[in-house]
Amino acid sequence: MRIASVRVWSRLRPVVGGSYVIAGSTVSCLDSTLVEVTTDDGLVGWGETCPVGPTYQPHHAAGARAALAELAPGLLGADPGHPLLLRRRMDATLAGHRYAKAALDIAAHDLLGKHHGVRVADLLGGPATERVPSYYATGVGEPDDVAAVAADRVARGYPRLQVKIGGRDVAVDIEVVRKVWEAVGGRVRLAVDGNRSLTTADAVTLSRSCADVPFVLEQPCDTLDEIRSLRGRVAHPVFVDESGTDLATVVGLVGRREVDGFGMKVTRIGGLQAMAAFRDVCEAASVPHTCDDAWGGDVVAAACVHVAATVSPRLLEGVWVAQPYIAEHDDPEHGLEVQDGHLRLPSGPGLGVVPDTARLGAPVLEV
Ligand code: 0XW
Ligand code: MG
Repeated sequence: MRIASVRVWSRLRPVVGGSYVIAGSTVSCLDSTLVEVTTDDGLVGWGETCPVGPTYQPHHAAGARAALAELAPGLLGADPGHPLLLRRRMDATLAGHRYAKAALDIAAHDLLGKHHGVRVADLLGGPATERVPSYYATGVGEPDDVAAVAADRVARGYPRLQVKIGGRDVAVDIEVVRKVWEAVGGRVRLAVDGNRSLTTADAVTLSRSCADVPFVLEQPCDTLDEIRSLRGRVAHPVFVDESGTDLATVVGLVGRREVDGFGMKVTRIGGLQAMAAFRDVCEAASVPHTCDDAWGGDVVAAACVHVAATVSPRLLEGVWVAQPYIAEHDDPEHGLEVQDGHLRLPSGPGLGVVPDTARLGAPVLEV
């Protein structure tokens, strides 16, 4: 099995409801990059990467496609059945840009699964479950509005909520946390996500003011130094999301016991091969984590669910997918849907989802 061609598309995804607000950015349409890898024996594998705008983390859609243009020619003739060797080949061509390499890594896993007639979850060690818990992320909003959304999503079966805060007076965020707790307290697990926006002083104030509310404080501040400085000063476990940029950073944080968990994104860490290594590092040290991405359609959602299904259930914090914000599936037949707050593992082979190329228009890159 050798890579014969790579095609890349840009797919614009308007946000259902108009916009999605996180601290520091409001997005209304996301630009997803879909990658199709074809082999000499006629198999087709799919990958995707979709930054949630250009300021959430140092990723952007045009950057992903520029990196793919750099990477794709060097992959022709390579065996996609060896994702580890593929990753080393990509690293020898271009430093960094893990979020772009991830699209090719996901496509390679899709191909390998199809080649062997098994699911990606089987390749990653085997699924512990056929149905994984999802979680819902509220946008940054007014306390009463966020509490109403929280109550609605808990009624719909979500076992976990992530409440977005930040970018304003911390007193409003404290009120948000309190009102959400009044609305759903005790019936759902909570994360409070600052998306890098709080000062350490505000993070300490928020945590101490809500010490009676059980939640995990996710990426409250911008840098790891700021986040490390919170230890011993806050009342809540602290999770790292945006700052968990690569496996080496994760290994250091886990080894030094500087975090209580991670919000992890499949594309940020470099794809499924890196995500499986991340999973194993976390399991070795009993560190809980999510399996998400920042945004994306059916391909990213399927990748997240396949790896999430292999995580020890006691450590899986949940799987966030963008599907509730996206009007149209890329795979109209097998596209993933959150039902009762959970996601079913696609039946495969490979990822088990195949974008309909008729919906994609002309590729922006063909190698
Ligand atoms: C809630 N998410 C998983 C989706 C958004 O892109 C942001 C992200 C997060 O946890 O930061
Ligand atoms: Mg987060």
